[in-house]
Amino acid sequence: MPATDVTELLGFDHLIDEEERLIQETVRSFVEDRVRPNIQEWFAEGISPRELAPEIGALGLLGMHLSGYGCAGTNAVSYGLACLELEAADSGLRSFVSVQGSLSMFSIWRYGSEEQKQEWLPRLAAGTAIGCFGLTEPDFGSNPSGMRTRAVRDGGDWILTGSKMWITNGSVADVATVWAQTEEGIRGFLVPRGTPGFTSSDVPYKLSLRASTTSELSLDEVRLPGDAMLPGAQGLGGPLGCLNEARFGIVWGAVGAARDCLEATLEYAGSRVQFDRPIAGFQLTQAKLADCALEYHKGLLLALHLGRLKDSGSLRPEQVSLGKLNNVREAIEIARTCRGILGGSGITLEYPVLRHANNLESVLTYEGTSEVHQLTIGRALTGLSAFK
Ligand code: TGC
Ligand code: FAD
Repeated sequence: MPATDVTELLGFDHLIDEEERLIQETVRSFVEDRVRPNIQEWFAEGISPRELAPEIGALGLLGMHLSGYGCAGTNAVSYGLACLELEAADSGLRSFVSVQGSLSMFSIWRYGSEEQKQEWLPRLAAGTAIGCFGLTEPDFGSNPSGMRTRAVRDGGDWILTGSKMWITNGSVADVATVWAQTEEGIRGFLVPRGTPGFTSSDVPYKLSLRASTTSELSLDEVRLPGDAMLPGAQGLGGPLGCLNEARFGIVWGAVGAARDCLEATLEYAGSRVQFDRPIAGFQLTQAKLADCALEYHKGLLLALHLGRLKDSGSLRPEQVSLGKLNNVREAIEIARTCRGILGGSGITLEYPVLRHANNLESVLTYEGTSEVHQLTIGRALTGLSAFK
């Protein structure tokens, strides 16, 4: 009996339209040409390739679900499919696109003044400028409401002091969206690279997301003009509104990492012979592969459902939490199971599986840990907050 491609098992292609399929195929072939041949080396050496940014921009993937200012203005499902294909190559690549489009650009697009939009969005969309998003601090991760970074007025200017931790693209960014406490509550500020008092250093010795830059930002009495503040955001709802966008991309991206693990493992299991037969022919192996394929397809359908809700304008934050919690948790489980099927080969970078598993450890933590999403769903179900 001929083997069925795992991607065709459920007939998912019938659920997306021609334009969505075309975007997915375009991203997939970009990744095949420009990322897959190099990703082993980038991950091993800890390289996040800055030169890819304009190419990704030229494809229209940066801020692709936003409209105007050089953004592609696609629907949410197309954005999700792009995230899926990017993360099938490496979570670091999807992370770059998520932070640029959904956190940096979205914060400006949603909350910025017209001048801020004109100044930054076209360059960020083209990938000729890089953005980052500083919410987390060394002592405030899951609970950003306690942040210590502070902005105080000095005449017409603002003075920012504090530090931000674990910031993707931090040291390569041309502009940082920095969230800070003010007398009026939490507000966002655009801090250009090179502003006196604003420095960064990269997090060393990472075992995960090695093809992505992760940095600490330090703000030592950074003086900014009055118009550096994002006028449309006040309170924690500002940054959390951006997180909804990026978390939506992760819902799809995690499925891409899972698919790549599954495809690599199916190929390996079909050719690896033990006890005189391919290991794919053993019932225990098939049970694992079937369970992985099942969770992969359930995750994909969940992502599509959330995408259709987003496109209809009715997606709620707790629904995004359902998707992020499930799809990242299941993707890690798939990666670990696949790693086992690969035996000793599974521990090397020759196969993508342990690289994905290691990356997914970060994905499990950032954009709200699994516990944060469980508590968000629990709050929605019971009406009671158990965060504090
Ligand atoms: P809470 O009282 O619940 O809410 C405060 C205000 O925010 C509003 N809100 C939201 N608005 C939009 N979207 C959401 N998802 C929102 N959730 C809450 C809420 O209505 C309220 O508004 P208002 O007007 O009444 O003031 O706040 P809380 O302090 O109890 O915290 C809630 C909690 C724990 C869920 C939140 O703090 C949280 O999500 N924590 C996790 C932090 C997090 O995810 N950090 C991510 C940092 S960025 C990152 O990781 C990038 S990695 C990117 C990559 O490389 O891909
Ligand atoms: P903590 O909040 O200290 O949590 C530690 C543990 O305690 C977790 O298991 C958590 O679930 C649990 N916990 C916390 N509170 C509760 C509770 N109420 N009930 C039960 N359990 C709880 N941040 C940015 O702002 N911008 C970025 O670009 C960015 N990029 C990142 C890139 C990487 C590679 C990583 C690893 C992180 C990044 N982050 C970024 C930070 C990320 O969002 C935080 O790591 C995350 O929010 C968790 O915060 P924390 O690490 O301080 O863990």
